[in-house]
Amino acid sequence: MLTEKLINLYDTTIIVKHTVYISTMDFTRLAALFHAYPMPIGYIPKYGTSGFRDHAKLLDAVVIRASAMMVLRSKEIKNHCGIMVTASHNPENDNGLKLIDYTGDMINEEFEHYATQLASCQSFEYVQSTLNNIISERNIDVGKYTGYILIGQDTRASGDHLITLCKKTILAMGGKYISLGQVTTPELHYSVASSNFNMKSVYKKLPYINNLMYAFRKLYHSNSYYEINVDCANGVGALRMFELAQHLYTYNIKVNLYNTNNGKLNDLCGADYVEKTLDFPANMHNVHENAICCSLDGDADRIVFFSKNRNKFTLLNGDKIACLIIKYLYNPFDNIESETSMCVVHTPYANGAFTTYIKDMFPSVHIQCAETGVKYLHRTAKQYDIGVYFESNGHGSVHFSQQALQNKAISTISNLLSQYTGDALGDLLFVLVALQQTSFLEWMYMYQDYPCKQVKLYGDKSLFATTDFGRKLLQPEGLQDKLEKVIANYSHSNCFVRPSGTEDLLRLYVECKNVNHVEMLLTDTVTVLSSYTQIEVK
Ligand code: NG1
Ligand code: ZN
Repeated sequence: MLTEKLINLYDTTIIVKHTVYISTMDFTRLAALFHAYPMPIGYIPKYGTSGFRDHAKLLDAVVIRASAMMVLRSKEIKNHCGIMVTASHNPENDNGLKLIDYTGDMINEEFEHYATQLASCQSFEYVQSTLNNIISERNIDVGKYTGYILIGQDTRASGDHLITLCKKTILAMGGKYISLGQVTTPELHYSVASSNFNMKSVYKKLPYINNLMYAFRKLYHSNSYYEINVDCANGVGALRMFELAQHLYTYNIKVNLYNTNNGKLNDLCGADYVEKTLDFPANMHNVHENAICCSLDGDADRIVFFSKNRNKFTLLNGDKIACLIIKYLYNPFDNIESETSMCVVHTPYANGAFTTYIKDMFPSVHIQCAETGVKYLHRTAKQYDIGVYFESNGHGSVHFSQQALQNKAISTISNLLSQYTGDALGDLLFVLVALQQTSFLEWMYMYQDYPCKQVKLYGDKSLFATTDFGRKLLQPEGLQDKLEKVIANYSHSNCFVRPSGTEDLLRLYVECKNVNHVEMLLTDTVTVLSSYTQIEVK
């Protein structure tokens, strides 16, 4: 791995030698790329919940435009930015782009807007004028700073080609790239943030895994023998898990790795598969009763835990991870600063039993809902001193304010829990830390989810618009009222439908205290929806 990084850095020094410094923006080289890789006819991509994402074959033109924009952002802010080529939990044939700002956070809404605007330009003249508008609107002195982009990719075969286009575009814009090769998404976020603290080296302090282990060493004091079983989704997480497993062995923790690129990416395995199907991933059906198991997703920014309890599959999802973390953080820090605000941020998909548990057990913790998509939760979490945020699907972390970070213990914990986005490996290590206080069985039984079900509906999603974080429909007009009448027939139930931000479908969520009501409410809801548009349930 180290050799690979050195080669990549060497690669960079060659580029440094050949970079042409320009004082005004010359788009000639960009024009050549634009014409060589046209946008597919009729394709109008949008920077969505988690960046650009689609079938890999559609993405060439998107990569060129987004990379050009990121060079401008780096030139503006005079710091490194990042581009991650990944489609996360989606199938192998998809790919995508996650764009990372100089802070290590995802790009802000203004740049999301520019990204979508650039992707919708039909002609090169339009691309050029949009880039020039960004330059003038933001007063960017394009000749003053070169523009450095850290680039990384997951294990998808299509990644190499898209990364090549990234590199060519960055050079065409007069920027430089630093290639990190195959990395997890949170590792790239961390590397971007770290690199900006000390411009002389790529890393501010420790490389990603060493940084995690440094924090873990300070927080983990148990001598008990543990065995954990990790499903790596046949993704990039496997590469880092091999390293992590070696470290954990010295702590008496044996890590058994499954689905480590010996099968198809995210196929019958991975966090999304496990959470949605409530079934064991491939090769893990025979785990022992009450064994600690977890699944990463394709770019290792999500994790869910599971086990076999009374011979049945049992999920410990993002809600449960949030509870375990809150339990660990609640008492010690309540006493330190009485004004320290703590919040748990969730999406509409959080189970009702989870919010009830938080209210009952941790009354001073604020509870906030956010739009689906980890970037929205992250933004809300930043409004508090301690912002615990998790999507039910296992995407999340804890954000700490500058004030909270004054506390030494919190500062150590912040090295484990990504301050930029969800991180499966950091979350896994923190769960091990928290399990020193709460046993695995106690965690499993913390509360019981209310019966629920989520299904995909294939129909015309463009007809649907929502409010209240996706919990209520604004469009089609009148549909929400009709749904509420149906929902009222089932006591203590919750049901909503929202258009997916990442796929061409609608998601229907149904939750009832009475298990028999779930299918009934689901059927009734689909009947109402079908009177507005043709719906196919999957
Ligand atoms: P959409 O497709 O908007 O529901 C899905 C997940 C999100 C998030 C994004 C990005 C569900 C219900 N939705 O969003 O939580 O992870 O993908 O990957 O799981
Ligand atoms: Zn992911």
